[in-house]
Amino acid sequence: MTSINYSERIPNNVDLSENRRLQRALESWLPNYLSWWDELGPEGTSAYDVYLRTAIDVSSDGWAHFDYVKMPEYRWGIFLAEPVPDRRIGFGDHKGEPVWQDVPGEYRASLRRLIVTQGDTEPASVEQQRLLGLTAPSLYDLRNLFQINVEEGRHLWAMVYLLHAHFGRDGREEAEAMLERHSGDPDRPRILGAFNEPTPDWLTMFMFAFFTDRDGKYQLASLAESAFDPLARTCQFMLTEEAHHMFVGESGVMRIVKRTCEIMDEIGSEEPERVRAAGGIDLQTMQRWINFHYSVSLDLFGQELSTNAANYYTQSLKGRFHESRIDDDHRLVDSTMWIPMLDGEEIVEREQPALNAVNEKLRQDYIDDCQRGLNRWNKVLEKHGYQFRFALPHRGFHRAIGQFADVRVSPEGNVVGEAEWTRHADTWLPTESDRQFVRSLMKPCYEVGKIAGWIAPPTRGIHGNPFAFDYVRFN
Ligand code: BYC
Ligand code: FE
Ligand code: FE
Repeated sequence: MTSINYSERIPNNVDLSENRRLQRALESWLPNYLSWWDELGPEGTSAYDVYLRTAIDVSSDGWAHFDYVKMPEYRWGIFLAEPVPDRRIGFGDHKGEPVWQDVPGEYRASLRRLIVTQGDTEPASVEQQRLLGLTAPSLYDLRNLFQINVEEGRHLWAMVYLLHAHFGRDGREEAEAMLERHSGDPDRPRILGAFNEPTPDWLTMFMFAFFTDRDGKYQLASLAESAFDPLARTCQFMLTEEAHHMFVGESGVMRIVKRTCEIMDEIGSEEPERVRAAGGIDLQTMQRWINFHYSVSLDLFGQELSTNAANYYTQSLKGRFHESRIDDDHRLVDSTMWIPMLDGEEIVEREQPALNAVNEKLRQDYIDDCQRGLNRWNKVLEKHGYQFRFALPHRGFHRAIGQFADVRVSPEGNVVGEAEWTRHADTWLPTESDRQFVRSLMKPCYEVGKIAGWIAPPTRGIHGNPFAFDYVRFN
């Protein structure tokens, strides 16, 4: 059941060949997907041989195979985590009942919406990153970018499979629409805000992989709790791949911090201008990137108080992070949660029904996880003897969704007027000249074992290979 059949055109562990109609439907979606990849996937890369991992098994040991692959020939497939025997619903009104193998009619619209929203982000990120292959700081980084890109493509397959298999004609139409909306398209944008922001440079790429892929981790983990078992199992396996994306983000930023410290050591100065003149990215600029990517990623969790989220929870469609590890009734009928709320010019903690605050609970778990990553970056600064520390801005800072969307909040968490906001905006968020400076550093460095001057090499390579390894062959 769980071994993956690679002799089929679409590798899968869902017995696709047993369902000819579905198989044909997906096979007819495949060429559309490939032309989308060709048009909006990584620019000019179709002939490259890339050292990539491909999933060959869904068990936790040895699930991936590494070899050179041309990306258009990557075996995008459909892989669900192994079924849990007698799995029971863990939360909401249906808690304790057996999980569903089919979509209940009354929840069809909600489930479709969740799956479409999740699916839409995957190709969006590939579109956002399509030009980064022209300027990678090393072959190692180039390969990691492509690994993420093919896996985000596979995540789209994962959602498209669910749409085709369980949502009939509507599902097929939604699958088409996944390739028709495009990141940043003024007429047909991607659904969620962060996925319409450009990713023009590698500092942005690493911050995106740290902050925005991490939203993916939390959303997928909540969907992995779903009573709709095919969705739960799909998301469970996607999480395995997701771990690498966040590793790329966290270690990428860490390596920039390290390199900046080395440069500051060499020049004996922490002055941003001098760090830049020496070819490094100053810490203040990195902090502005953190402020931006953190705030747009916080928006991805939705409103603080959401009846959508309450309904998803009550209907057992979308749970909380690690639902079974939480010690409560998993129905949230009488529970409350303290959440930061806007009260005129003040931000105060208010007790709210926990059911309405499910989005905020997930956002809180995410914030804690982000903070752990920042602590690790700060360790590098500490080790090098610098006082500077990265900090997450207040959750109300620079928000476009939820109650803070209509006010200006400083990184410290004070509601400020428009004038004060304008006075500080250049030190709080990336400016056009910051972006230009970062872009000016983006020069490809594609000699084996070489690396650009603004980032340190990784401590180890991929799959036991050294950093000095031809991870990408251009042909
Ligand atoms: N932008 O009641 P609310 C990933 C809308 S990332 C635009 O709070 P809800 C990845 C909302 O749709 C993970 N609109 O909404 C990462 C609603 O619209 P309606 C992606 C937004 O439903 C990197 C209205 O505002 N997965 O995998 O509770 C690379 C009221 O809001 C936004 C998912 O998101 C926004 N940011 O929460 C590759 C999981 N936020 O009803 C991949 C599936 C809210 O008024 N999605 N709105 O028309 C969901 O669970 C929910 O849709 C959301 C929103 C958590 C996103
Ligand atoms: Fe993904
Ligand atoms: Fe990802």
